[in-house]
Amino acid sequence: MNLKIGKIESVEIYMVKLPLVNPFETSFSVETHKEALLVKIISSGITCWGECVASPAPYYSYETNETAYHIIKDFLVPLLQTASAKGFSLAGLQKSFLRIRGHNMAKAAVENALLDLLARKESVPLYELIGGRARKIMSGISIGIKETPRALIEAVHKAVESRYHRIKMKIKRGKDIEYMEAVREVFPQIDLMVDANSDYTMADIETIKKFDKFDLMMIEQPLEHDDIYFHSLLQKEIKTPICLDESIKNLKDVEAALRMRSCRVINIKQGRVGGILNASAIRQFCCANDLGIWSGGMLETGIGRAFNIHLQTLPGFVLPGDTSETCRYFEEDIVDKPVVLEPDGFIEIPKGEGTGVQVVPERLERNKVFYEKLT
Ligand code: OSB
Ligand code: MG
Repeated sequence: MNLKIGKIESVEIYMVKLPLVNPFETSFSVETHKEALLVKIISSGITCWGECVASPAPYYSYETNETAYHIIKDFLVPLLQTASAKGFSLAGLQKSFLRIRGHNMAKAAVENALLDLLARKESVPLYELIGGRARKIMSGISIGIKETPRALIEAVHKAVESRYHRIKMKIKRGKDIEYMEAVREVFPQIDLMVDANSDYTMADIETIKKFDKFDLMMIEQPLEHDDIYFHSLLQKEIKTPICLDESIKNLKDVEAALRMRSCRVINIKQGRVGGILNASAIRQFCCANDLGIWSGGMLETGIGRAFNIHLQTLPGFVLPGDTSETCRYFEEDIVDKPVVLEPDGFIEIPKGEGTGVQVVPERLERNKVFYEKLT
């Protein structure tokens, strides 16, 4: 990305808290609200937005919205100011961010906002700036852990009726086989996968082996959040492809997973790997090495959701990801237009420059819990 960043007029932080339509349970928590840190940058009179995919608590990753706020305010924005003054390109800024170890979610929020800015300055949609092709995106839903298998079946039924292209169900120890069995009995044919969010260890191998009989597309992150090696031992013992999510923070992790044969699929969450540009580099590597890829979600508001949609216009995104309708999570989002499923279950790319979505000021105000002007 050789385009110059240009002069930055202001950087502002908003924290919003949106109630979820239904509580979302994973093996690590129950979420009733989505709290998101938003970065707003103005340059040459053009406003752009980025969203941090961290949560209030460090249960999915060590990053939280508070750590992201600290890293953005005290480290990334000063580097952005230097880059802007020295006439750096976005690639140059990315290089200067490397000095800060980790904190990919904070970096992604800033970098993605700048990509939105560059696209808006060039008057092109984001997908065009990153080399994607205009096309409809496949949909996928992630269904949280339910109280009973019957409640899960009801949720799956609704998703199938809406024409979602694939269904992911969250599982944890003790809420796995009985639930998969129940779903498969009613829906023997659907494209189905499970996500354990690191709830198992190799001590559970006999249980995990039994998952093979459910004809799953894949099992996402069965073992520890930071593991690559033990997944390679597990993959040798099971037929179901393993997909890594939490364990993959950068391209080097993907290379290690490939060499060790720890998985056959990578969940590319652009926010977890430091933004759209890193996500695309990982995408390219996976495509060249026969690793499946799909775009993961983090219950994003319409801003982050739009970035995920544009990402999927790039070559290689042939598997449906975690891209669902806005109304699946929120009564009212802070942006227009909301994401909706077409009758065939596909999702259209938001039309217009940059991400193509517009923040609605009243909704931002109504859901705002914190604001600070950083520059
Ligand atoms: O592991 O994929 C995950 C949500 C929060 C944290 C982790 C995960 C998820 C999801 C939701 O599965 C995906 C979505 O945005 O719909
Ligand atoms: Mg996951």
